[in-house]
Amino acid sequence: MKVVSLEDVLGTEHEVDGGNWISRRLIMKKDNMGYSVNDTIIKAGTETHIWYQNHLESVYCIEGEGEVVTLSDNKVWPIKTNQLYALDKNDEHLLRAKTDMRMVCVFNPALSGLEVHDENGVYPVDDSK
Ligand code: 9YT
Repeated sequence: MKVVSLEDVLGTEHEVDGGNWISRRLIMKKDNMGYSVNDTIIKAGTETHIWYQNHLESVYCIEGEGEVVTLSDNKVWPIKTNQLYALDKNDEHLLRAKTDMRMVCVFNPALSGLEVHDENGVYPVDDSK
């Protein structure tokens, strides 16, 4: 059993600044849960290109408003507080934040906790034990 507070992560290497977003990594690979959990703020007015080719992600919006555009079909998915989107096909997408958006992000497989996107919006596979 463990309890993690957001305050435990703030100001550490597990509070990761991705430019358009700040991700606070609460549960990581080292915790051996098989997934990771982040509390992420997406900054108002930003558009981020993301393509998690190596991960599935569920994103639960607990505050704010924006939209996701899936690039395979150019479909626009409005997202507001209390809505979750699941990238169940490793969907390449744009994330646009109208206001600051606070998101609870669950990744499978787990992130090591230090990742930032590469130039294609991808996180690498973490092969380390
Ligand atoms: C919602 C989203 O994918 N934002 C980018 C950051 C990522 N979720 C993370 O590392 O928390």
